[in-house]
Amino acid sequence: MPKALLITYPQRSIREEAIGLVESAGYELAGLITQRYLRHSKYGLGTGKLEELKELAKEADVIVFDERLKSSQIYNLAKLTGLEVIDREKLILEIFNKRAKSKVAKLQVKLAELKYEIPRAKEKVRLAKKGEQPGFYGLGRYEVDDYYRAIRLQMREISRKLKEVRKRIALYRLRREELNLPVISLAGYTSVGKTTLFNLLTKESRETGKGLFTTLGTTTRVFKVKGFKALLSDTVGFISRLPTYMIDAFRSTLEELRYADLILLLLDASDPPREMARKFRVCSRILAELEVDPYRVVPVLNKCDLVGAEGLDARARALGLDKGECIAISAKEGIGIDRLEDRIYELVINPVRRSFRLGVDELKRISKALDMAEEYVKTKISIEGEEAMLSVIGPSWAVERLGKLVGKA
Ligand SMILES: Nc1nc2c(ncn2[C@@H]2O[C@H](COP(=O)(O)OP(=O)(O)OP(=O)(O)O)[C@@H](O)[C@H]2O)c(=O)[nH]1
Ligand SMILES: [Mg+2]
Repeated sequence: MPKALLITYPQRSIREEAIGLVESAGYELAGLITQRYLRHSKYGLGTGKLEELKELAKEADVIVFDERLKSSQIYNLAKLTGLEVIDREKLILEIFNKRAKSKVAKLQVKLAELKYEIPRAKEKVRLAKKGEQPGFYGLGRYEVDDYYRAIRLQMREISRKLKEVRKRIALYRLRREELNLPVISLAGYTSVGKTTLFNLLTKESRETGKGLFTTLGTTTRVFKVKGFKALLSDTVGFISRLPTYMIDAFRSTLEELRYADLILLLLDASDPPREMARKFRVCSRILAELEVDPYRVVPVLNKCDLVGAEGLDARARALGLDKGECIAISAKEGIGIDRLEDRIYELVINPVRRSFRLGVDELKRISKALDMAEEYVKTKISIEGEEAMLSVIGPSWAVERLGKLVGKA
């Protein structure tokens, strides 16, 4: 495993997240430098830390810088240490690249990479022409404008392909809407346990993991909420300081969220209350960027097996929620799932009960349609002589439709 020297901020949560990213990208942490301000113009890092940097760099293969860097800063750091320099965005891209499996995910990652590259392209070629620097190998043979143009061309090509995919996804969504099944989406910070919950509810076995960004695509499956069918959708996790162009690149994947009837926003109960509230704000901001209606978003505290009852109260307070309002679950241990299903049922399925009196011959006439309706509603039939009583419970739209069929709506 290549060794990384990490430069990040001193706050524990930021530092730990950065270490998580470094490890998820496949590096071993070889050293750590922290500083409160990382936007100094020449090296990002302040000059007071440069000696320490040079010393620690001897033990490392790459430098990971937990901020956005300009090409000139990358160049300066590389020149000083002789190592390749990776900034926060590039690091996230490396993880995405490793994890992307589906064709769409690969295209999205490629587009994000090009979007990362484009504002840096001209400067990079210029610097490469000055002399070979780690990270800029091979660029020296390009003319400045050629390289820029080549990237633009590739971007256009990939955008075109993604547009086609989006069209296909939209068609698929339309078909699902015809089915009229409500869509429930899982959202939240990366590694909060979305896929673990998805697997539990749908009995699937998608990959879960300790690392960040295990999931890079969207999967939707039918599942049952207290006997009623609905669709559950699992998708890419969020992270703080995620630039808009990366959200944009994943738009066709994340767009699902906009069409969801309900979004379960998972939070990690094992985070300290303030940290959890911060992540809640990060997620809410990203959801707002995706134009998701806030009233469709319901916070859910996952990993409640890792904290006591008092701890859960403190976390509910940190979110400004009443104890009763807060849904706490453990997707791993299967705790609190009944209550979660109750809430989904209440909020989305919204069942109504109706009874219809009809003749037995009529009942025969609609028997096939009734069989089909069983997908959405629960029915009970009691027959007395020539008369039948059909009792239905289900989502209002489905019951209404059945009422029309029976001719009693
Ligand atoms: N203790 C505990 N661990 C959990 C719980 N739910 C998930 N985990 C663990 O948290 C880690 C991340 O879980 P995932 O389901 O992969 O998380 P995710 O939100 O899908 O993450 P990404 O796809 O990377 O965004 C795994 O190691 C899970 O085993 C829980 O309720 N309790
Ligand atoms: Mg996942």
